[in-house]
Amino acid sequence: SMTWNSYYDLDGINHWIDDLAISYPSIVTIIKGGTTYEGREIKGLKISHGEGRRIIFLEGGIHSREWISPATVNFITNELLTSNDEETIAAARDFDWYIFPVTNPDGYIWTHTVNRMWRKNRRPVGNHVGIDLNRNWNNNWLVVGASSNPALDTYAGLGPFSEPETRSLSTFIESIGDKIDMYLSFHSYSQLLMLPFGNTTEPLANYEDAMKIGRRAMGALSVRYGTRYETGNIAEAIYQASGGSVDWVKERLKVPLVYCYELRDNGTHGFILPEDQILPNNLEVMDSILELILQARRFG
Ligand code: 0X9
Ligand code: ZN
Repeated sequence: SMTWNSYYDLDGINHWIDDLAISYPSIVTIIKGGTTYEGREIKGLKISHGEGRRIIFLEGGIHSREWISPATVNFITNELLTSNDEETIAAARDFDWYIFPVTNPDGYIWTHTVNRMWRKNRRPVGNHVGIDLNRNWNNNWLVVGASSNPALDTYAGLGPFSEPETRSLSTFIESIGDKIDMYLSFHSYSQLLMLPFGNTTEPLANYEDAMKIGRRAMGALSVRYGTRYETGNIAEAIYQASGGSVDWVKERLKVPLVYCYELRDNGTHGFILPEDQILPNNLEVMDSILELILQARRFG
């Protein structure tokens, strides 16, 4: 089983997923979200206690240097499978969970082997390498906060869904799109809970409810250690940026609740979050996930 005092590399995470499928054969199914530029599998798992449930979707590691993101997604997964807490058991039982801890596997390996600060995928373009997979989705592609310069970290790619990772993953998401109740994307850092959209501060259809639910979830997050998260629309909470996954999921699939976490910290360590913060981060985020579900049930 996984421990929470160190970060796992891609092999470590993938083997752990394989072990879960062996340990929980009637509940866990391995799923393939797509394929990377270098030909790797975007490996995930589905947790299901039966037919006909609505879906909660977890997307981790689209930016490879944000190591706390896969660690958080893995912890949530582990809780759903092993916790004795009643609320957690209900959350696991009442939804189908589609979980992808590492949606940018090529980049993740690169951060473990060559460059800890790598963000993009690993496709070469001219003399440069890498497309920002959170600028490559087919929603307001290259409109704002994204670059057409392959030398930059926010390079949006050759066109919308030009990358195998976003193209295959979006096809997978679309295939289950009408059943998704909640989609959560995990990034770091800044301690924010963001709502679509990234290109405009104009409120989305259920803005008021989504804000209320988000704020309550961040209230729950703060109880354990006093960690403060701000809640708001992407464009006002962080900066304008288009072509991100959550915008496409919200606009194209009309998923009721779509949030993007920017996890710990506030910049002291930034992307290199010390390993002794993995567990406290995971515990407080899990508190917020349970509150999100509670509120989502209430707002129906
Ligand atoms: O710039 C990003 O992609 C995210 N911040 S990060 O520091 N993790 O890179 C913010 C994503 C906001 N979401 C969308 N623009 N959809
Ligand atoms: Zn990110």
